[in-house]
Amino acid sequence: MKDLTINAATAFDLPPAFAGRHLIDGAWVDGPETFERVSPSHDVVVSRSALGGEAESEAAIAAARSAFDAGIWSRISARDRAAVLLKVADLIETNVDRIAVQETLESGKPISQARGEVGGAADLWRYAASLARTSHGDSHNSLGEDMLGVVVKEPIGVVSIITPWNFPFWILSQKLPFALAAGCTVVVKPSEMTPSSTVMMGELLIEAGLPAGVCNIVLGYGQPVGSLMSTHKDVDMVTFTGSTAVGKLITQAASGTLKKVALELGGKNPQVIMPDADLEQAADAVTFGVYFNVGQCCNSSSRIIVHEDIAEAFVARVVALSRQVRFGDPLDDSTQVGAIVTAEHNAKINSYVQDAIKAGAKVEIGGAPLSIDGLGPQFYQPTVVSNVSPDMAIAREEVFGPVLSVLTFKTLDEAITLTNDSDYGLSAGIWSNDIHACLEFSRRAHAGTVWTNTWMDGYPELAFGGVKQSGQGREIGKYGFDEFLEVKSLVMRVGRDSR
Ligand code: TXE
Repeated sequence: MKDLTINAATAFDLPPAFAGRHLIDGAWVDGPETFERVSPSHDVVVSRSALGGEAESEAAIAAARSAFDAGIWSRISARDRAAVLLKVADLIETNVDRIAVQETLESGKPISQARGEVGGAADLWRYAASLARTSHGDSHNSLGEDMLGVVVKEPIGVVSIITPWNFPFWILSQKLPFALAAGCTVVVKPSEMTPSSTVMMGELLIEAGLPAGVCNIVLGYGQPVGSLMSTHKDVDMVTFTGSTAVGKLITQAASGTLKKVALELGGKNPQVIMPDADLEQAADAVTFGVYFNVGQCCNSSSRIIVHEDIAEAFVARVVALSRQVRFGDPLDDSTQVGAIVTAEHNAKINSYVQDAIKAGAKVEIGGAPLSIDGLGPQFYQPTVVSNVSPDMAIAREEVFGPVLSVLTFKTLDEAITLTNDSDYGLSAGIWSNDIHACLEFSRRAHAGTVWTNTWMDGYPELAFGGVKQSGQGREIGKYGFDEFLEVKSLVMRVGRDSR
């Protein structure tokens, strides 16, 4: 433990507990029950939110349906929709601190990362606004005498958005502005653990002039709120980010009405370190990739596959960097690893590590929960585990904590086999100066994103999503925007002889 760099509790004036309410048809609505969120890092109640049930969900879906059918958003010009989205982007930027502090208190993530998440989301709103104005279908005027074919894109309709607790504001912004840019109306359900930043987003939407009923927010649990949002006949599409288990439940629930389902689920993302890699850069990226957001990140690089000739030297570098990582009070600007979202999740992370030790793995640093003076017990030490074999749970399942598993390989073929030996396929990476090896890996890796000599670089222009049990559909970019559109063919006999 003396190995680690700990930021103990710092004296901050915490804001009063945030009071979250549902947003239904432009009105803020209470109850019927209340959910108190206790900060995982500061052990005080940081929000008291309305907890909705069937009545609130039904009312929100009805509001979204009638707003869509009335055309108050879906049929206005893309220019007018884009103007609202651009205003939201500006408002996000002027509210970064308030939202980031609340998000840190509810999730336990470091404040510097919460600021990056909230401030960075403004760019997603701006990019979605640009897509609203540039999207178009196509026309066919060579179909035969007097025939004209036009393919148009139309909003899919009412969209349910269900989000998790790890990046509540960012993940909402990967979905909501793109759905709104397309002309859809929405019902949003944030995680019960981190509802406040979504409510704050609702406030910004109203201030930006979004018409009532276009975006509705219901706070509550997966059952009954998320479940109803997945089954309801008046919902045309559900987009979900969360666990693979719940993604499967949502797919089943949605099948009754054959509504479209887009899923962004878990990952067990490998970074392959080739013997010719720039080890310093790779070690930096690996350390960032595994500890960012306290490891509670679908893109966490929790699986390192390193060439056996350099494994010892590489692990030594990562351990040295892990020792320097500042972990502790998430409200301290210099903190890099904060608290774990719940006590149960902390126990689950530890059980993966302890089971791996029993199966023969070696803890190079960390390996246990930690209580920090003045803060409490909900921390997990930055941890590196070597001697991991591909069949261990720690190498196959999403640990979702600051825990790195190290596996080794001899040949590129073996590294690719290990990469693809997973139920998941969200992202993968390779570090090498051999362009042929990088390209071969990029082509053969089963993943929605492959990084070369970098990790977790993302751009609104690109597509994000996974293959296999990491999900279906894409978010952000042109491809993510298209998910919210239906394609319709207009076939017209038009001409003098057809009158
Ligand atoms: O997620 P859930 P949890 C993974 C990660 C983590 C595990 C569990 O491995 O340890 O999932 O996290 C709503 N119908 N990820 O339990 O339960 C729920 O209220 C409709 C990876 O928090 O999937 C919340 O709003 N909705 C992931 C959302 O689903 C339901 C991010 C996510 O909760 C529902 C988070 C139901 N039946 C966790 N049940 C990533 N891809 O980054 C629950 N929900």
